[in-house]
Amino acid sequence: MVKGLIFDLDGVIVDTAGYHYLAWKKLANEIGIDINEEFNQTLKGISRTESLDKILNYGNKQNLFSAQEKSELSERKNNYYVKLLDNITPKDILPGVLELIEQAYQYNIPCVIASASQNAPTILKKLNIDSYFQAIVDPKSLAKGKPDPEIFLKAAQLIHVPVEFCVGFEDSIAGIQSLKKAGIYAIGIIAEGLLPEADLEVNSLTEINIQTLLQ
Ligand code: B16
Ligand code: MG
Repeated sequence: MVKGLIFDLDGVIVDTAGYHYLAWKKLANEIGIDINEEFNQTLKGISRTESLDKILNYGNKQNLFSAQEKSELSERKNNYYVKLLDNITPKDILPGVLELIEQAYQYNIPCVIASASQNAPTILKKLNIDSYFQAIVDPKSLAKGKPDPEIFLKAAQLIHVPVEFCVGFEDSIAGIQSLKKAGIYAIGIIAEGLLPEADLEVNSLTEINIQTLLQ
């Protein structure tokens, strides 16, 4: 019996990975590091701070910057990213999402966002679907990011639904691991790579509807 739906944002509701990539690539190039799309896959679902650390490691520059400089670099990347977000419109909502959240609304099943992105509220507004979500986990409130289960445990708490009655949607390996550790049924949306740890893999949310989830 499903009583709550938990959604990751990037890669599940909207595909912003390309914008994250462009913004990180610009920043990385400015400090003499080049990244490619394959490396970008490893940043999926990972927080901004951890992403910067991964990039610095990748470029062998992990010891070159102070904490203050790293925070300035992260902020600079975010400014590039936020500018790119100007391009986002409701047309960018991924297939099947709108139908699913509308059905959930009709069945009185609460929806909540569990994204590592601090830009989630802005993105949902730009997509014009913010009113469908009862809550958004604040990633700044977390001690640990995905693959730790904390973000999904918090999401379930925010909608007051025990984890065994929740279903979570994720597109990243870290996110699926996080859901499983939280004891939540995990549906993986596969784009580039498979998500073998998921309970169910789908190509898009068009393959999911509330009736199936209720069975
Ligand atoms: P921001 P998700 C994640 O979103 C992205 O997949 C990841 O690439 C990004 O670094 C992270 O959000 C933080 O985003 O810089 O906007 O705070 O997949 O957890 O919805
Ligand atoms: Mg994601």
